[in-house]
Amino acid sequence: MTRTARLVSRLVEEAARPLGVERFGFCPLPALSGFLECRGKRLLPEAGGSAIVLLLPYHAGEFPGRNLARYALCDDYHVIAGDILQQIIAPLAGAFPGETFHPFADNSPIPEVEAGVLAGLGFAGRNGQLITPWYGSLAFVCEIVTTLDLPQTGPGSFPGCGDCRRCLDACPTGALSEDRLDKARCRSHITQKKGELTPWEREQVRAGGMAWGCDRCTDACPYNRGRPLTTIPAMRTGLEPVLTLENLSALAPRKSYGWRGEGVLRRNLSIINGG
Ligand code: B12
Ligand code: SF4
Ligand code: SF4
Repeated sequence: MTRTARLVSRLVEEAARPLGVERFGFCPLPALSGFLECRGKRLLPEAGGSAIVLLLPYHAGEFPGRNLARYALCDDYHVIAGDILQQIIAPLAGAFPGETFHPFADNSPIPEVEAGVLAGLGFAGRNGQLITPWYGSLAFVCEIVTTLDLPQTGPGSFPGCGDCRRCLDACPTGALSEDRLDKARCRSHITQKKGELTPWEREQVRAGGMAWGCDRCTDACPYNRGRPLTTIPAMRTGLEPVLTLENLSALAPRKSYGWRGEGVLRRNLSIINGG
């Protein structure tokens, strides 16, 4: 590791650990196969640069009867992660005044599963997610994109999926196949769709019983069994496992699903309730 990389590593570790963030790695941007088309793309360095890829574990416990995806139970993770990333950036910006550091939490042009693999944080599972040795896939992938050129810290050596196909078998719509996800068939995507749903899509929401998201391929994965609760205090508090027509207006402004608008959530709830 270069001196710069060692210093970055130390500063990130010192800032991240007290916040409950314990795992990170480096992925040079030119190593990625491409970037996602989104507004954040213009914030990437013109050439070179790196992503400091961080894992934010979100497993907050078991909640029988929940109708929201696991990742959506705590308060808006974009806000929680944004705050954590800013606190990690502060010492980096102080140590490297000529360089830029930009936080990305989900609304990111970085293909985060690939970045996590290249940073050595896990492998790409057949369920399309980054499976890590510490949290399974129950961790958000976030990054700090910098103009600094940092050495790639992966891929690591992981056992991978092997012969397992549990997520494919558990997917109720056939959205997952051997090498891709058919977004149009994914219930997680359907619960986010605006406007009128087709009869088939409505049936998926009804049968899934979820007001937001789908965890079937996540929960089927043996790597997600018996995972410890999140080390991030803000992801263990304010948990709301059940969305109803009554609590929707109070919850939407502080939850990650609120960005989609109350109409989509109301529609999903009314389908689940037999409407
Ligand atoms: C768009 C999006 C979705 C869409 C479409 C997903 C898709 N794969 O096409 C929808 C709404 C369906 C979705 C659903 C979910 N998502 Co999503 N999603 C994203 C987002 C914003 C972009 C993904 C993308 O388009 N990648 C780029 C394209 C080119 O890649 P791709 O062709 O899909 O292939 C990539 C991966 O799929 C993966 N991969 C590698 N090998 C294989 C093999 C197979 C069989 C598959 C399916 C994929 C796969 O590596 C590829 C390169 O990155 C990312 C955040 C980000 N910026 O990356 C989060 C992200 C992938 N999602 C996340 C989560 C948590 C979910 C859900 C579990 C949420 C839920 N409970 O409802 C589900 C899981 C569905 C699933 N099985 O993938 C997390 C995953 C965390 C992790 N540990 O990996 C991410 C990383 C967000 C984050 N910041 O943490 N998502
Ligand atoms: S989130 Fe649900 S519908 Fe989408 S791929 Fe996973 S199991 Fe299938
Ligand atoms: S359920 Fe099995 S095949 Fe699917 S991601 Fe987990 S280990 Fe891989």
